[in-house]
Amino acid sequence: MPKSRSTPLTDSSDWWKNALIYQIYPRSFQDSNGDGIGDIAGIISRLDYLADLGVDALWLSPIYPSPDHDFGYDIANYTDVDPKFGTLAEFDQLVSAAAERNIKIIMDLVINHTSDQHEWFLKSKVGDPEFKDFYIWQDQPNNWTSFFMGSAWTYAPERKQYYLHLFDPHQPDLNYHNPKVIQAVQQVMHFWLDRQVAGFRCDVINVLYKTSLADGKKQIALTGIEHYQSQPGLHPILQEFRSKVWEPASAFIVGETVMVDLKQAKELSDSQRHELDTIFYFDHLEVDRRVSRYVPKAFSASKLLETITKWQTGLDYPSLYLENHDQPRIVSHYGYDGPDAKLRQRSAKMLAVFELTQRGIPYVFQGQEIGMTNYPWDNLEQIQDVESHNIFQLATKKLHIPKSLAWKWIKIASRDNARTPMQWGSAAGAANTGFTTGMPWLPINPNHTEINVADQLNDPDSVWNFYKQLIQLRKTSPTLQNGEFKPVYSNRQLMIYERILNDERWTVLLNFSKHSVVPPQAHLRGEIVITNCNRKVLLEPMELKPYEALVLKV
Ligand code: TEU
Ligand code: CA
Repeated sequence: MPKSRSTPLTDSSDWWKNALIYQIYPRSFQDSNGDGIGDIAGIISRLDYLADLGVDALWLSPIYPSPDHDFGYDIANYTDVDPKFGTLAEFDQLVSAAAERNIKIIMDLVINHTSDQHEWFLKSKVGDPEFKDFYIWQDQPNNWTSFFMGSAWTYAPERKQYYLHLFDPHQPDLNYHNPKVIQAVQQVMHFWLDRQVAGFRCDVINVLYKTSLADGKKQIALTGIEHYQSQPGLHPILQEFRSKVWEPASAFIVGETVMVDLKQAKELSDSQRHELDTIFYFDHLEVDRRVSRYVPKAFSASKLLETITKWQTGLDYPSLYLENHDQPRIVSHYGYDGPDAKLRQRSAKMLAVFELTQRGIPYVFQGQEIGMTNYPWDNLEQIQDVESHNIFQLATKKLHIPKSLAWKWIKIASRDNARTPMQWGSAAGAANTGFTTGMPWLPINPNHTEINVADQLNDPDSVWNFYKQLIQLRKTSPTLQNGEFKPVYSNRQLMIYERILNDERWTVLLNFSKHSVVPPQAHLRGEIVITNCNRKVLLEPMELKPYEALVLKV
């Protein structure tokens, strides 16, 4: 195959370059024992479903022992499985049962911080000489603020010092100036690679290295960030991880990189730099947000096209995602989740086209493939996520924003929107949409009777079948996989881009609004390869229906 301009050629050890990765939030995927919490046995029972969809790898949000202040992102032991999820033996079974279906397992590696219940921290807190400098201790706090609001420092009376936590006080930050920490973390990675995992999704990897602990420039959120975000000292650490641990195991590494810009992203993930394989950026999900992803403003398809074009043309292997466990559901965000079910489904399919026709590595978050929507929350008490509660406090107490307005923001952006249980459904009308026989840990969306896997598997026109077909199409189309990305036209509602490989040209037209729009007719050329409106022919002149997606090939 001739080399394309934008995506380097792949070989078999680079399986991830054309893979479809499915993210599982284990707590909410499938419960097997009636305790209301999803588990490993539940995941195993759904492997055929995932294979059928066309999934190549599963990224599991954390399954390690955790007191769950941040639902698994506060890890108390890196080398075990939390009993609520199962056992190491069951984990091994999952790896082999998945392998039988050609599905790989990617672990979530949270190494910026541990739980305050981790043995390392318990020992550090009492000054054990071996662990004393595993964390970041100071006699006096500086002015840094945490991602979860408030001071980033908490006093530990045992040690009579303050420790740094960029997230919750239950998540103390590890000290990457200490070579013993770097060693210990490498042991953790070996432990899982030895169990045949295929790679890691590295949580907030670009904030590990704190250059200094000086006071930061005062800001509403994240005072101090200039001292730790994407610092020069991070690169040697990643290069060491790569050469000593990742490369020898052919591990695939995706880094979650917060507040990252293109230059930083390239420095972390350009192929020839031998650090990360790819990164997660955020700004494509924030074109209708200001200051924080909680504060809404008007959407613009032009702004969105401009944002993705930066990553599409700038990175070797962009990571493509529209949902994860920290984001609201995309149908409720850039799509339509109102009373018109047909329109809702069409918008879910349009968003599928948007994600799966870009170049890079696509990720589908559980439930995205059936077009799950945000939960109709009534009040803050229903929400468990620590971030939602903290944001509400900050907004109402410190910034004096009216409670009703702050609640409106939380309701649409809360991380719990993505975390409600997977809507399996069942012809037999199983209790709790087949997620659990017990009491689900978060409420099940009442729309599970309308949006569920069981119904969609049987409906050739469903969102699920549309995802499945698109995933297949992507696997068999070199142009979709490797073709150059070229933005062509956009306005507030509409975007058009092309994917070009040799003499093949695909044109993608997407209407992001609930109104019809008229595209420049010059771009309506070629044969219809994808339609979410059962369109058979191109008319002239032609308008795109609300949330229509159309892909043409010449
Ligand atoms: O999230 C990183 C992060 O920066 C979060 O602030 C995230 O962007 C925000 O919650 C969105 O509103 C990672 C994990 O994905 C998240 O679940 C964890 O809570 C966080 O790190 C701490 O480990
Ligand atoms: Ca369970």
